[in-house]
Amino acid sequence: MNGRIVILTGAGISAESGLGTFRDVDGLWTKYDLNDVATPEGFARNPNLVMDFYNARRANAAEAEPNAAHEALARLEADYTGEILIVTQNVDSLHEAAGSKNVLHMHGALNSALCNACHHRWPAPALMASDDLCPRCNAAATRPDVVWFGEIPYGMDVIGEALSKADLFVSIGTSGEVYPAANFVAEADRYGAHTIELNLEPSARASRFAETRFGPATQTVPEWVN
Ligand code: BJW
Repeated sequence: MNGRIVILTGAGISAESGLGTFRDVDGLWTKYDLNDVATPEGFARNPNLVMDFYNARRANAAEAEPNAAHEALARLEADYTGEILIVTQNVDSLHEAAGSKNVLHMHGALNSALCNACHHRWPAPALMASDDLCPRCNAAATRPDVVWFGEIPYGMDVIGEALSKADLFVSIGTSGEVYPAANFVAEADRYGAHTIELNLEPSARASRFAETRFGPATQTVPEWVN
């Protein structure tokens, strides 16, 4: 096969690398209120709390290694003669660490800083503070370069174009609770793509997929790729 494949990934693909998901029983949203740490309003109220949250996650992510699912996707991309775009909701760099090249981080990246004044982006230091100076405009208005609730995800034009041309859409390790990613299956289906969900258990969108396979990503993804 040499058609166009769009692969959406979520926190579940990195779970077996030791990075926590959000909505599972021991997920991040059981320990933190998302209104405090994942909204612009929460950041305005208490920037230190939000910076601590992301500094700790950056440190965890720096220790994590890609698993067999990330590696299988990188192998697929290297061997494939068609086009593959990985759209990840994850802010870790495990797809890149595994060797994937065509990766779009729609919810931003832990290893990037963003200036709230001029929107410049630069490599994040290990420990970020909101009064760090922007290297471009010198404002003390630094924030994590991640997409919070109420903000527009990165790359929506590229993603929309890719979904409209996709022959195959595969969703891996995402709960289907967060928009706009939760709508991608419907969009891809509308344009005629075959759709597959690989998840630990049925997601909120499972009934939308033409095909579903359930189990840990380190098993289902290599099995699907081979
Ligand atoms: C395994 C596994 C294993 C476990 N193997 N699988 C009302 C209705 C509709 C929409 C809205 C609404 N009110 C507000 C909205 C919009 C809002 C939204 O969706 N809210 C919902 C909560 C209802 N969305 C937004 O605000 C977004 N922006 C937006 O819509 O802008 C408008 C616009 C868009 C486009 C064009 C024009 C305008 C922004 C959303 C930002 C989300 N941000 C976060 C934080 C990012 C930074 C960070 O990482 O801290 O992104 S929240 C969090 O959720 C994070 C994730 O990327 C995202 C999705 O989570 P994910 O990856 O699915 O993880 P989980 O934990 O939910 O699921 C894990 C899954 O893995 C589970 O299914 C497990 O079973 C599975 N799993 N182990 C395989 N080993």
